[in-house]
Amino acid sequence: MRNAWAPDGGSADHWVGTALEHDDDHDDGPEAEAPDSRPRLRTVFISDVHLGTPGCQAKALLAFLKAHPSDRLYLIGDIIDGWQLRRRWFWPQSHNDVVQKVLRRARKGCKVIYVPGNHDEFARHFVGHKFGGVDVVEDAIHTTADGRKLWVLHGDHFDGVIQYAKWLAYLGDNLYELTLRLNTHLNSLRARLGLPYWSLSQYLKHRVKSALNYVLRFEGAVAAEARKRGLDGVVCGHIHRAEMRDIDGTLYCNDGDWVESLTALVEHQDGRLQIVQWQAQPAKAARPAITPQAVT
Ligand SMILES: [Mn+2]
Repeated sequence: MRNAWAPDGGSADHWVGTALEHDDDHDDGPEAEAPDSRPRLRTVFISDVHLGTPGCQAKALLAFLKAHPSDRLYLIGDIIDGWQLRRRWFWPQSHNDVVQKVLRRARKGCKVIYVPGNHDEFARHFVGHKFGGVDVVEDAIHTTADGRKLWVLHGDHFDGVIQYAKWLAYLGDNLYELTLRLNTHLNSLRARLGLPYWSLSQYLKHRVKSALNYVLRFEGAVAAEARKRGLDGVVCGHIHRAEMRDIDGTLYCNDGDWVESLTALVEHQDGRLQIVQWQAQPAKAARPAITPQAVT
């Protein structure tokens, strides 16, 4: 899965490189207006940023936002993790920079719509208000350039078993292989203690399978509700699993997250929708391959 730009376009490669090198928040003024500048997207959808947690990939998100200017920006929930912040205050400069970047974008004329999620449910008290050019809404209906009506929501209202979401991060991982090895050690220990054989890998496989079933149920339920409302599709987040596919004639889009998979959903000027996976900076070591494989 590549980024939204054409890998063969020479000029596109140039600005991508620039964006990766400078992700500070001060030089996107005149550059953004330059004639050969980055292609402007119609809409960017992001969610599950989890600002306020060590897992938040704020720097990657800053680089992504910079490289993807847009007319509209939807923040679809779990942007700030109020649950974690209540337990332990964690707010580095890069997290501040993300907030500043979003507000700056709004000031420059980007329409910013914030749909709170369950981790930032405190913001649901402010639904109907506008802060620094950011509209806070319960949910929204987005009309694409080609006239499709999409229901935009976080998605937590659809799950009864939120803790399963934690397992999603491990889908597509080499976890299985690791557990097979762990299993050997575990069971030689159990044998020495006189305990019967117990398969850790089977236990985990069952858990992952349950998680996968949960994902499918979630996706199906959200799409069905969008259909019931007479809409063409839905854009949500919450389960940290980017996806874009047709479910019984309804378009289901999930923009993923900025904790592990570093994904967003973008709409091009012609209404074409695409999932973008941000690539780690070349200077850093490659990220471990724990990105959900279903990202297409
Ligand atoms: Mn959520």
